[in-house]
Amino acid sequence: MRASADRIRLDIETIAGCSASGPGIDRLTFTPEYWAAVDYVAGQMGALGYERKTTVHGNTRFRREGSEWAEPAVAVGSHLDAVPHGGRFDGVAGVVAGVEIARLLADQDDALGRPFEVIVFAEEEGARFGSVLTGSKAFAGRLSDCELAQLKDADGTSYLEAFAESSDSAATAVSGVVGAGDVASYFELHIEQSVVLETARAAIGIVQAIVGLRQYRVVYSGTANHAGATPMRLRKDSLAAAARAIVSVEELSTGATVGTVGMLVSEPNAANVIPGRTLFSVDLRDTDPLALQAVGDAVLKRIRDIAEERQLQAEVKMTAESAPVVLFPRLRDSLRCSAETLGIHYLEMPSGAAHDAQEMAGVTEAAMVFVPSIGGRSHCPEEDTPYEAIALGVDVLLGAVRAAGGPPGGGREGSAGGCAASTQGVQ
Ligand code: HGY
Ligand code: MN
Ligand code: MN
Repeated sequence: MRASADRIRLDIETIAGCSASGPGIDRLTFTPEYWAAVDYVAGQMGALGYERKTTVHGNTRFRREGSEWAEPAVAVGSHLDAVPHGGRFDGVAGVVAGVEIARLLADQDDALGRPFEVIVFAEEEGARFGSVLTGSKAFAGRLSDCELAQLKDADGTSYLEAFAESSDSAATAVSGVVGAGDVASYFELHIEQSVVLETARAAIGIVQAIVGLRQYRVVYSGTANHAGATPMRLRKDSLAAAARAIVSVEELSTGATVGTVGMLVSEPNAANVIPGRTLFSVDLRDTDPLALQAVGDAVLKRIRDIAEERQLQAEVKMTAESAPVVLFPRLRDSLRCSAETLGIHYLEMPSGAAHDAQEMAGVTEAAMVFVPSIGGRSHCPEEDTPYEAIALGVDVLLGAVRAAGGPPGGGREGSAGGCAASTQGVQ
């Protein structure tokens, strides 16, 4: 039984309809369009006999009715929130992969030995509350309710307030922190979001490691003044200072480290006023934690030196930090075995994007499958991936899920699907 590209297309295109303005997809966490997308997934899962549970941190979990929720499950998950004017596939492909696997398991009476679970993590993009991987961090016990309450959106509404105000399931939410035993293994299918698979003409990527990341918000405070009447030597121009800092982020991002300034807000943003206050973001990534640390330190030093040279105030706040992770060899073995059994050409590769899997790797064995991004584009309306490629990714994932789930009734690792996770331990 193979995954259906047509069912996957219908799922993704229906969820794409759950969007605010556009162009592209606008679906911020806990907005009506966000819950409409979750409700669509709940409808599909409900039809297969899956029960929906919402956690106190706003994540959504699906397990078959009658499942013992304390029993360690094999989980497939990702996210449904999007960056502003984002694409149809980022996160959605992974949630839909979970739905399609639930369909395929339902069609085969040899369900897994372990419960199967689909998880929708909230606020993976950080586009509303400013911190990436928020839901999965909370799920893995790395964010406290107090920290969540301090995450605010542009209107000053906190993450927990927005959740409580937007969802009547908040009142009946269940514990949000996964116990070490709740989830026995976690898999995530995701679009690659670059050109590696397309260039290598590989159908599938098996992810070896996910980059670590550090995100900051920097505010330079200078002196707002008249753009015409103020001599250059008397200025404290916060935007001119930020310009130099932004160039230094690019110059200091050397080797494999990548640095991005994606957000810039200059106040009062008027042509004839010297900007008194400028806010900008800094996003640094590397799979090597030492390199990430070294570049981070150099960038922060430069940001502070520029402020001192120009007699400005600099306020620097870290808004997200996730360590790089190596994904679990046992599960990667199963994915390799599954792809080889199906005769699917795969590539083993790192991930330059952050994913919920890296937070789940902190509490359970985790692994990822990539499917190609056409032209390598993502985080934009042009984001595109063939539905047939996603179906192939689901086929590979199913083999590893069945191996991790064990034989019916057995509840143990092992032979189902022929791709038993290899016996060697985690290297
Ligand atoms: O930032 C990321 O890598 C992810 O898209 N949240
Ligand atoms: Mn994503
Ligand atoms: Mn993304």
